[in-house]
Amino acid sequence: MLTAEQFNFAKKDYERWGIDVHQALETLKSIQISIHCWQGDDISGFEINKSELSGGIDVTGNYPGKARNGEELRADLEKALSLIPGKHRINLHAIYAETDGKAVERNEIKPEHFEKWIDWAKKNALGLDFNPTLFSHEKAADGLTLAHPDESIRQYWIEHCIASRKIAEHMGKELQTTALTNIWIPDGFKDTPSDRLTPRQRLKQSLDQIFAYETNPKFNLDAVESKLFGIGSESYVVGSHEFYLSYALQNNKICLLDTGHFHPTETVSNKLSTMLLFNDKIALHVSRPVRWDSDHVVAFDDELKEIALEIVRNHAINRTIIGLDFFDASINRVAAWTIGTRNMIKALLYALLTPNDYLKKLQDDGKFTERLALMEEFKTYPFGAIWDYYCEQMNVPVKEDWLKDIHHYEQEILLHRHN
Ligand code: RNT
Ligand code: ZN
Repeated sequence: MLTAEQFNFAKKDYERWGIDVHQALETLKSIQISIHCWQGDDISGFEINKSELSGGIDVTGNYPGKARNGEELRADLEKALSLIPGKHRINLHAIYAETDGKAVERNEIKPEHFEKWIDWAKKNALGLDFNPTLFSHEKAADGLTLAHPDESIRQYWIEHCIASRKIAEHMGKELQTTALTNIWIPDGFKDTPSDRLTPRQRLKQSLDQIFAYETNPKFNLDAVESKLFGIGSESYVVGSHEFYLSYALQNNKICLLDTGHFHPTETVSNKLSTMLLFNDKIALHVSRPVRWDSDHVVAFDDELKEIALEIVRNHAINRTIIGLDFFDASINRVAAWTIGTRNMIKALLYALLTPNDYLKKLQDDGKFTERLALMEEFKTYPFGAIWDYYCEQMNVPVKEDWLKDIHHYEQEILLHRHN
């Protein structure tokens, strides 16, 4: 009742600027976020002969209750999804294959190893996305995979990527929604390279071989994810932004921008308008880098709002594939998903409730005083009341009420898991 009343007051404020609030909520409802499964178990995966997490990414913290298998991870995801408004997608990594206790080489993974995920996705009306896993493996131990000088190692990873794309295509077909396969590799050097070109040449050739196998674009699309540096690849990363941006453009692939993969003062929000002029689609890994690519839980901060504004004001909702990528093991993992995903959705709502066309016109008219004044004033418009109403309408907890569910789930389920 209170929520509805506050909503009606707030709605009037926005209507004065010609914003159709109900339409904004309808649009918001249609946006699917690809929620990464790996927040739930610190990127451990289910492989029989597990290797330590490698590839220059790191998860810190040891909060209790991490998921130990598919059943637990899916149960945790269901809990998070029950606290997040809207219908979304789940983003899997190859190491989340379920192989019935048998060790299966990564270049031999098949759709059948993801049957449980697919059945679960069907039951919960979720889409699935996919990532080959080119880290945490003995064949990636020296920090090189698709750019490795050893041809047999390159070949192994090429086969893994093709196998992954076939799985994603199968998922897309089964679920009748296009899957995105995103390739990210850790390849790089700790110290100054003596040759920057040859590894990139090898990566280019490896990608050509991977994509020589064609998948049906109705069921699978391919993205490539760039990076600037990682732990152990501080001086040189083979798959840099320029590399993948060029590769994607030349080969009709999707360039994926991870918000943690650039210089700390460089923003992804400022790249989107350029990318939109030259690329049909853009993919994102929304993350929160704190001084480095730390993969903190996404916060409702200025850069997140700016990213959402760029997507909305440039009419690019249907051209942007929004995925999340963070991993924090120092807090309740189900809460981490809930906080980060709700924030992404909130930011999109914030952008949808901004009179973007009017503000654009002010800029064209050279009215910069008014532009700044209004952009600042809109920051304190009663956005929260619209958000609360949306949550209520979508049958998920309003405001911080979801924390109660998390506490309950922690007491009843998570704290009973002993590794
Ligand atoms: C690493 C990349 C990559 C991974 C996931 C697990 O820096 O961001 O996307 O985080 O694939
Ligand atoms: Zn990423």
